[in-house]
Amino acid sequence: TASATPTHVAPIPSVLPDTPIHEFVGSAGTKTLWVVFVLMLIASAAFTALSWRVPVSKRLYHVITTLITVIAALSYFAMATGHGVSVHKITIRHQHDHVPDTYEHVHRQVFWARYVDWSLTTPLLILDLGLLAGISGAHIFLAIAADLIMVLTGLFAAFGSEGTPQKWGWYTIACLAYIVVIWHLAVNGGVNATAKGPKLRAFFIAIGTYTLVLWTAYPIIWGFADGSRKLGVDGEIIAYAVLDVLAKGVFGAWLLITHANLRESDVELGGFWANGLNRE
Ligand code: RET
Repeated sequence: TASATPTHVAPIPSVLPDTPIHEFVGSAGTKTLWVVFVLMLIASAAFTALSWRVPVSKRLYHVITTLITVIAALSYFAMATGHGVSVHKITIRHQHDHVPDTYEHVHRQVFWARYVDWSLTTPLLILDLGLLAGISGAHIFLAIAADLIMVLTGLFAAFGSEGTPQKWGWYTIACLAYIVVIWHLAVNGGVNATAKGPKLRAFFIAIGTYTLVLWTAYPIIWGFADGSRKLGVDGEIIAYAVLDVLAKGVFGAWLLITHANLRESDVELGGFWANGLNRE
């Protein structure tokens, strides 16, 4: 019949065992996802409450920062409920000296909702920092463009076939894009924040350095979780959870509280937010 296996074909050495290894989220991971979901909701409510003390024309940072935690809450809800996740088939090759190589299948959950979250929240975080330093629209736009390339090529890398040069190619492109982001924020941010006075400059350097350290940890975790697969699914969830709470929640609280204490003129928001699009 048509479905009969031809007998003259030698068995393919890469035939894999019927019982693939599953790397799925465990109870620690699920609990962590729910905890961060709740924390992001609380942060969103707190940031909204903080904005009530500020006139609407000065609420731009509040709106941006609240949006960041709202998006994070949605993404964590998606991950905790098991949506926003897909199963990625990984083939691991074991090389041996005198016998043919053996292969092993691993089915591992990849949380793509993270990349949706990052593609929306990291531009908003850049907007927060860019507006704070008074960076020009052109440089903020370029930083956001590079940031989107970083997140999307990171997504391609996460789903790329294991052990291929392309996978690490995407990762390399993402890292280069990340350097462009830092370049725009650090160089232009530094120059512009200095022009806005010593108090704002000191704050921008502090929150900028804090951001730089946290953001740089993301590609490192990615390298262990999605790259070399040394970090398991729960470990990955917990590591990103800590970073997300610091980079979104603590970052936002620090920004909004300092904003309230800075001299009015340092954080003045002219332009479209206060005046309308056609009245610069
Ligand atoms: C990836 C992998 C590819 C290489 C690089 C990455 C960088 C990710 C970053 C994420 C930041 C996320 C934040 C989230 C919410 O607060 C995509 C992991 C460079 C910098 C700040």
